[in-house]
Amino acid sequence: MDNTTEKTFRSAFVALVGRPNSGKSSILNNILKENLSIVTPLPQTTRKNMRGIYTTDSIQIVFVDTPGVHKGKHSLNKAMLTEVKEMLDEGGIDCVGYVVDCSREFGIEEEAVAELVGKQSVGKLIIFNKIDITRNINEVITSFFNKFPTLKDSPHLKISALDHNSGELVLQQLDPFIHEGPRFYDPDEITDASLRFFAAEYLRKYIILNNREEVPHAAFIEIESYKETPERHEIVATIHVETNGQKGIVIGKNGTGIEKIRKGARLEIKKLVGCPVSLTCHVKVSPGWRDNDSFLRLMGLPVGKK
Ligand SMILES: Nc1nc2c(ncn2[C@@H]2O[C@H](COP(=O)(O)OP(=O)(O)OP(=O)(O)O)[C@@H](O)[C@H]2O)c(=O)[nH]1
Ligand SMILES: [Mg+2]
Repeated sequence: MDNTTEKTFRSAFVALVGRPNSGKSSILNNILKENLSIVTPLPQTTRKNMRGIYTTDSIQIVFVDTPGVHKGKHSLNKAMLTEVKEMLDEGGIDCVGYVVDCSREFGIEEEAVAELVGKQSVGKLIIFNKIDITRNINEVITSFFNKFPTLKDSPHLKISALDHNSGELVLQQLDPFIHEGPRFYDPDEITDASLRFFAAEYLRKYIILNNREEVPHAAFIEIESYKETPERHEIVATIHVETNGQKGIVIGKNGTGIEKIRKGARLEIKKLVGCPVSLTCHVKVSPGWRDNDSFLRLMGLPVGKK
């Protein structure tokens, strides 16, 4: 890179924050044009902050996809909320992209997000999402700003994250928040998360897609081993669930359930790593893991903090 380019290079850290299911991960994937972060119809799909990196010749934006802001009874839910709050408190963020699901009522959950975002001293971009399934979107936006007047002065846009152009629209609106700065990551890096992380996430995605609500929330994936050679990646994973009943559901009749999950995840991991993958899955009952700090630590979540 010559000096002229270096001088004018611009970068920013942008956190995508919002209620569970508002479309944060969908927006990130749309910007990166990759199915990086797992997206499912289940609220609380994202459990941990994950960086997604967008780079061109002249700019780099490091996005942080975050767990949906919600209150839940388990230590897991509390740790997920702390994960979001700590990231904002640490102060490295230049802009919060507040993702609002316009298709649902703005209840107490939205109030909590608006309060959290409102008190940030950094730039904010309000991303009104799901306009494809929202009636009277302009009225919805007006009612949002009436309810949360402190956010009135922030720029906003309305999108449907299902629309392929929506990533481009978000990028355009973020431009004023990107200032002269270094390139933090190599241009070909799209994340700093590990392959182990993605192996676990893709397994969880297929558990969510193939099972009903109780099971996905009670599932945790531990990668027992990840052996990487240039020809092949060999992964052994344990799926922890909380009850024997859930174990039976995940395994399914004659193992058909677990095989579906294994196959779906294996294909996605293979796509990501670009070489053959073998994936072995065990299912184990670990009662109460959602309130067990050792499990939360294993997930890399903050524990023992308010
Ligand atoms: N109709 C419609 N569905 C959307 C839109 N954006 C996201 N979705 C769907 O909403 C669901 C949740 O999307 P995600 O991107 O996983 O939402 P999230 O905010 O990351 O959710 P959590 O990780 O649970 O906090 C998925 O089924 C998406 O396909 C949209 O603009 N329109
Ligand atoms: Mg998500």
